[in-house]
Amino acid sequence: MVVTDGRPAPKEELPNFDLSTYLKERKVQVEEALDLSLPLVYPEKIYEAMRYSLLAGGKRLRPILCLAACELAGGTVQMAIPTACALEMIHTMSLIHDDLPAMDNDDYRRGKLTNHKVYGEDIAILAGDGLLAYAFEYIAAQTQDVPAQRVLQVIARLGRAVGAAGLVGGQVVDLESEGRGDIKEETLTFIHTHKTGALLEACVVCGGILAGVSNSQLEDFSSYAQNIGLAFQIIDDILDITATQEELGKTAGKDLEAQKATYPSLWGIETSKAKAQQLIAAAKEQLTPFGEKAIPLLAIADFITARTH
Ligand code: GRG
Repeated sequence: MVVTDGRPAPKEELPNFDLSTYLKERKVQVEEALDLSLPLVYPEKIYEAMRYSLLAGGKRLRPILCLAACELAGGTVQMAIPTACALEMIHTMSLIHDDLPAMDNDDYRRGKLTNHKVYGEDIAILAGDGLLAYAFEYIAAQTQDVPAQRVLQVIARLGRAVGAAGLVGGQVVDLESEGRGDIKEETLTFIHTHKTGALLEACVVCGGILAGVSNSQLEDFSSYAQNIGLAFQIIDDILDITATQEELGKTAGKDLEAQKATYPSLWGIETSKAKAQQLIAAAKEQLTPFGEKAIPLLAIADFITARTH
């Protein structure tokens, strides 16, 4: 048993678990599934544009979270892989649209030229739309060995997470806040819990739903994910200041340039780091009832604050 006095034991006491190997293996598994999910067919132009961004790398954190949550809840990778792929399709489409000139206007993403820089704005918009629609089709058509009621629940949760109640709503408030010096912590938290947190929460919750977790366990999954989601964004804000373009795979220092309110701009870097640590501790606390089975999700929580890109 690794959990002592309500807190997960330090890393050296987590036997036989190497996060870096785990993440590498899962990334390979997810990337193989993504490659197979989207064949290049007529009209090739749009499939090429969709594949360009979908297969451009990235940490694959969202699908990995979904698979880990499903396994923690007693399910299998097989049950969750279509949803895991769909989550990455949705994340990718949000990056394509976020990078457009009408939004963040970025030239680089994941170390490559952004979708609109390669295919033009018209095709980039359509590639995003295509990925979004296909994500839902893919879950509905490809999920196997899971009761239909659970699949329906996943589709509903995911729809809510990406629409105006989630990512889209967060992005709108983010756009409205740009260039304003009077953004309050409450607004910033709204932006991040919606723009970034909603999809991360959906990853963990959908993994749990597919495996058939109880409602109270689903609450624990949701709290874990909300906490890591906010910590993830705080670290993202810090990295925008401290990391290089090579490390990030995208232009660094964009927030400052766009006069965006960020956690470091409100609290300073050191306090922001401390807040992220507190959120990670709170996230891990939620998984205490699951004991050793939660080791991958506990380690992923730590990875969120330790990451450099
Ligand atoms: C979802 C319908 C719909 C529209 C999109 C543009 C938009 C609305 C929302 C913006 C969402 C966005 C870009 C949020 C930022 C999330 C974030 C922190 C991205 C970076 O995630 P990483 O670090 O990236 O996991 P990799 O490349 O590793 O996958």
